[in-house]
Amino acid sequence: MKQLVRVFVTIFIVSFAILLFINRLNSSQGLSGGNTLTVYNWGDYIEPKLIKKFEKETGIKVIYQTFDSNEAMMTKIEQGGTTFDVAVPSEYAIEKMKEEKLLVPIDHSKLPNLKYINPRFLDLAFDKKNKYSIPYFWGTVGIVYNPSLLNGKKITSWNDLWDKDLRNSILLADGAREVMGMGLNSLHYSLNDTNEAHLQEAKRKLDKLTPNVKAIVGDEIKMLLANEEAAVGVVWSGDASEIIGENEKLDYVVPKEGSNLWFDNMVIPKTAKNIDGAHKFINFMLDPKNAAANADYVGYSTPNEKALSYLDKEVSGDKRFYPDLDKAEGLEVYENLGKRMLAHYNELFLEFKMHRK
Ligand code: SPD
Repeated sequence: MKQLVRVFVTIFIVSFAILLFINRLNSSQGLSGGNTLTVYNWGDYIEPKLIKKFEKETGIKVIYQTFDSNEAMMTKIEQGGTTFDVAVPSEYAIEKMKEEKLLVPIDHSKLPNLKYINPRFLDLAFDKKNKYSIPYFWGTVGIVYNPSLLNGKKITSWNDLWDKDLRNSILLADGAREVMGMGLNSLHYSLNDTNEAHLQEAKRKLDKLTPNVKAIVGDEIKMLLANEEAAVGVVWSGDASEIIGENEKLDYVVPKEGSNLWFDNMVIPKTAKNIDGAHKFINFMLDPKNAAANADYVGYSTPNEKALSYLDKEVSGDKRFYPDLDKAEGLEVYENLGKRMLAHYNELFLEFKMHRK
């Protein structure tokens, strides 16, 4: 009898351990379902208190994972084996994911808060009628610089970055399209250029920038620039807004040759396990007070018109971060250039990175 009890207890303990292990494995791989929701977002791109608030309001447990580039995010979703319920790609990545049938259509009837989005950010070319994506943040790519480290010099153009006086002074955001785009725009070519001669010319020009590049970095770029460890940074506007919030000596400019206008939207990837929960999360993030708290915390520009009324006027009225898009000239949205061309941009960017070492 004692032996039988021992066998039962052992079976119980082993089964419990296996269940615990599977549960942990699922969480770490973004495998959700039931009462959990896996959100896959850029690093430093949400007010953490909102996750807690969502969990409390809905009883849904959020598993939160981050990525640092559209390319890394797409590769992970394409490979499968994960079930992210909500992800936040940029426009060209959304176009590519749609083409590859990686997205679930969004049910607008479950998003009563969609009415708060400024129509300017809806029905854009990369996702007509917002069939697959809902606005999260938007912005530009530009140069943040510290005049006090540049003898009062102002920066107004991409070509200013090649100035010999900027040796070892520039930090670059770690993005293939951003860095290649800087090379292309400095030569007055389009950010969506696919002409091989132009791409090689842009790469050669970037190689000449190498002596001025101190590092190519991720989210730590904000801390480094705010702490004056470098005089210049090529960044997304939201990061510039946060940096300037920390150190008012710095300024942000969209270079005169032109630059990128980008949109990051929420999507539901095809492998989602909690589609209803995903709609609840998207609607929650569209709530004006939540959207304002999010914008206030991360520093990026919100497309939520009603949320703007909860933000400090100094922030919502700052034309560097809320430019008038109908008047803005020279801004170009990245297009999906196709699998091969996007891979080619990545290769050239990696070669540029190697060239630096
Ligand atoms: N740390 C958050 C970064 C989000 C940047 N998204 C901008 C993408 C532009 N293609």
